Amino acid sequence: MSAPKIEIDSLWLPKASSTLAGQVDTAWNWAMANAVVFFFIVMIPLGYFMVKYKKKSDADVTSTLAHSTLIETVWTVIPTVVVMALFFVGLWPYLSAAVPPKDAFEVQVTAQKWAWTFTYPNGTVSPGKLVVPQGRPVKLVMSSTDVIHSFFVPEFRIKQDVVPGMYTTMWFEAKDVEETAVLCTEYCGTGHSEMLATVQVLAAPAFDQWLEAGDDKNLPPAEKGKALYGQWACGSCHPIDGTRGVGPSLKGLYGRNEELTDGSSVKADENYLRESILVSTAKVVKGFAPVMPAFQGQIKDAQVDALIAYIKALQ
Ligand SMILES: [Cu+2]
Repeated sequence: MSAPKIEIDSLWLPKASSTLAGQVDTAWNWAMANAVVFFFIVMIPLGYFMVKYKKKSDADVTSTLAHSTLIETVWTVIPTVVVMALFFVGLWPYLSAAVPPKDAFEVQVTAQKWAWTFTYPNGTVSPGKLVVPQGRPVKLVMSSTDVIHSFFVPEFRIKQDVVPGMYTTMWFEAKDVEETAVLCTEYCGTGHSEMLATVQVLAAPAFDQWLEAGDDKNLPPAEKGKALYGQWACGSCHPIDGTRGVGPSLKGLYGRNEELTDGSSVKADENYLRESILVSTAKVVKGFAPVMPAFQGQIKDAQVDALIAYIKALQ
């Protein structure tokens, strides 16, 4: 897996690396400060009264409380002012997050069980890795091919549901050249916790270069396939060590005779592997459920070739 490392170096908020993050943190800090202050305002008198008014004998009787306009006004007005203040502290970052700048660079995000794919305006497809320019607003137009997922980049303080049959959008501007993680935060099945991607922030010239060439560093096909296997999180279902996963292991698969659910059998050659990647449920191996998502339309021919080359190398 080329899954990103998520370093937890603080029990407080993670690093704030988008332009929005500072505003979100300010709102969060205000809410937190209020919660802490009011915790003590309530708890200290509560403790004091518990001791002071402890029942000491059977003769102790609770006095009848009369209504007090002063106290009722105070405990209505103060919380109202505090809540209104918090509303406006939160409204500002909410509005900034909701409206993407007009000149934002657009990236299409496709979620599926259990991987993220990023498609760029020039046709570059980047599975499992969102590469973005530093200091330039990026707008994500997101959709899912199966169930509801949720796109979450903790360091950018952005999170948005990704829903089948409609588009949701979100934007951010990355401040630092760095790598950080994308997580899925909507439980979406067995591979949910493995549904990770990397965000790589590049300085503008390096980004333009990447956009032209993609990640294709003239690797041999099997190496490219190995990278794709990691980026698409194929390993969350298909182990490569011969053990059984949600799907069959890919070790020694090429050339093997596979028994299918309909009783027939098939030789795992290039055409079978290609069909199984594109229309995954066409020929399901006996003993496995037809749960693999179809990759037709999401994957380029060259990527299928690379994956097949990788599977062939797993002997
Ligand atoms: Cu998910």
